[in-house]
Amino acid sequence: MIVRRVLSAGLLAALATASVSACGAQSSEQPAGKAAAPAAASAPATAPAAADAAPPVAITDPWVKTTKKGMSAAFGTLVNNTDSDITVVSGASPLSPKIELHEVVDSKGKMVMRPKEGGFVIPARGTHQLQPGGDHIMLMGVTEEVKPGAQIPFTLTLKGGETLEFTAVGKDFAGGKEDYQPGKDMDMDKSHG
Ligand SMILES: [Cu+2]
Repeated sequence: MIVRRVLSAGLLAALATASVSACGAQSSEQPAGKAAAPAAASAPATAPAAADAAPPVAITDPWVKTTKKGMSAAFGTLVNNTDSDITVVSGASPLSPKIELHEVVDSKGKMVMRPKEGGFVIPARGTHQLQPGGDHIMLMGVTEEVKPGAQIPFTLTLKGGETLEFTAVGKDFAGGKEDYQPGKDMDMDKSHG
């Protein structure tokens, strides 16, 4: 029994060593060639996606509502691959200096948005939807036009300090009546008072 355990631990170590040395071999093949660098850099990023190495938290189909500038919002489906709840506490993007995590609530028959107390909770082994009319990543003060197909980097910070980085795609949104104009925000502030 002990022998088998030691053996399997040894195998794991050997596998880990193998992948590390493979990377080393790749970069040492062309020590002077800068052309080899991008390929070597992208290899580790794609490798963990395979098989059992699912990330603890992910987002599927992230997108940003197109806008000239000012306000917008980002959406997608947050996925929790762990056995514990995960809380998203803040967001950031180079697109907007100020970002809040918002929810939409019914206030006297009027839908208003406001910062979501405690952030977004993704249940263990579950998902949390960010969608128009519901929870969203609010961008206040978008600095440049977001066109359809734009690639916008985002970073979400989790309660434990870990981060989730992703790229959201610019998308026109025509459905529903929810809009993210300054006027709505004023209503939101009033509803707080
Ligand atoms: Cu909002």
